[in-house]
Amino acid sequence: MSRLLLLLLVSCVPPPEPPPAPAFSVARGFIRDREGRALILRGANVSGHHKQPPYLDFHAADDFARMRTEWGMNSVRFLVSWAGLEPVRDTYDDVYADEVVRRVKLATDAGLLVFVDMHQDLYGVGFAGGNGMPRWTCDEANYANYRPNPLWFLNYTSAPVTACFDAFWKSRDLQGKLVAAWSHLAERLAGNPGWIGFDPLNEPYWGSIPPDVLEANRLASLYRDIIAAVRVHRADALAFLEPTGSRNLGVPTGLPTFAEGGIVYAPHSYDGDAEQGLGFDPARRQLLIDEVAELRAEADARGAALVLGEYGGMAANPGIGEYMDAEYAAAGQARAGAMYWDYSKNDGYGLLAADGSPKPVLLAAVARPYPERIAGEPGAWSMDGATFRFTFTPDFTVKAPTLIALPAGTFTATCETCTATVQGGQVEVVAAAGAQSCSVTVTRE
Ligand code: IDC
Repeated sequence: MSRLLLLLLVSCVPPPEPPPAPAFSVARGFIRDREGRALILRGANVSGHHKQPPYLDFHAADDFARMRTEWGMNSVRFLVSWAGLEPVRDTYDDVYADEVVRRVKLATDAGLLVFVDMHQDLYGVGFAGGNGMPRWTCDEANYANYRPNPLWFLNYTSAPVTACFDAFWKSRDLQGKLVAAWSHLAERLAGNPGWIGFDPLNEPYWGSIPPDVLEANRLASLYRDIIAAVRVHRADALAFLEPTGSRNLGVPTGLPTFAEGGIVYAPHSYDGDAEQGLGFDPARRQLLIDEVAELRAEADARGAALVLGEYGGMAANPGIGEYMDAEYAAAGQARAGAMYWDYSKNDGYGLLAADGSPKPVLLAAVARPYPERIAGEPGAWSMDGATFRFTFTPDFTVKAPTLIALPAGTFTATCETCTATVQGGQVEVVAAAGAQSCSVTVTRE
């Protein structure tokens, strides 16, 4: 071939297409959508009943539609169980995996974004009241020696539970099995664009290792392995990383900064007294707000977004309305996403009573307006009686509008240095040319 012909041929080849922008990424403290808007996730955990066989709950398409249209939520933290996925070593239950994929699709078809949580409490199914890790992952003698305490989380300190975690953190082989299970699931979820990320392990327990040491070393390297394994299937899947459960006790995290990017710091927010069944003392409101402010600082220090992967309380306990209102305020001040624990039917935390009707006291606190997509830098938001307020600094390079999500109801909106239009279950906000800061007020009629 002559050199001239070769030159001609080469110059005819079109330049390679730039890769598409990731659907979601993390920048300047927030998840960002493709248009560059900050995305705030508000939703619920689906559900606590996924912990036990058959590892699924009652949810059907209309439940997800209700979350989106009646409650104004935009997301789900979907619980999966490693014990359900790999009941026998190296053997996946693909009937279960396929059903997870189908249900995640029901949620995303309803307009919700989903991240999947590999849940565990008290190590695994070998312990009465435990869930998550398959039975085969720990020595049977530990299960046989277990004597449970009625306050479930105190059982973390029991010797057999600690022994199983110690063995897990020592074994690269076992950790590799969890990584492989994640890869197996991610491969199946990857075709669904509404599946946005993964929470590698719920409230990891530190066993005999100091929590910050575990976080800085073994937990961080497990997270890195899971991030790499999942992103083979979906390069822009967001990693919702949890500190150890010691964060719930007020211990600062030792998690490092992850160079991989796309990191959402996803700790939980609970009041310690309320979790012990003592109800919520409204005098502890500021304490809760301050705690969540610390979580925001930890996220910022690591270049991560912030989503509270769990918050919630028992509807029948004293102060529940004040407690959930404090959680809303805390998330608003920290500009954090927040996922209610949980969307199930029961007499405890569930958003629904056993007969399937929503619990009014929980709904009143959970189904509220919030800024869902922000064309600029979100400021704080708050709810005072029927009035929601939100301020942001507009970024005029972002062309898509700011959206405030609304639950069902009648709302009016006003805006300073912007226009606000209530339509289709949301408020669309457009900043006036040259505005430095926009303040939106939305009132429930
Ligand atoms: C709780 C359930 C409760 C169950 C217990 C143990 O509400 O019915 O007995 O788990 O399986 C968490 C955990 C989450 C807890 C939740 C509420 O991640 O699994 O659910 N919580 O206690 N951490 C702090 C609180």
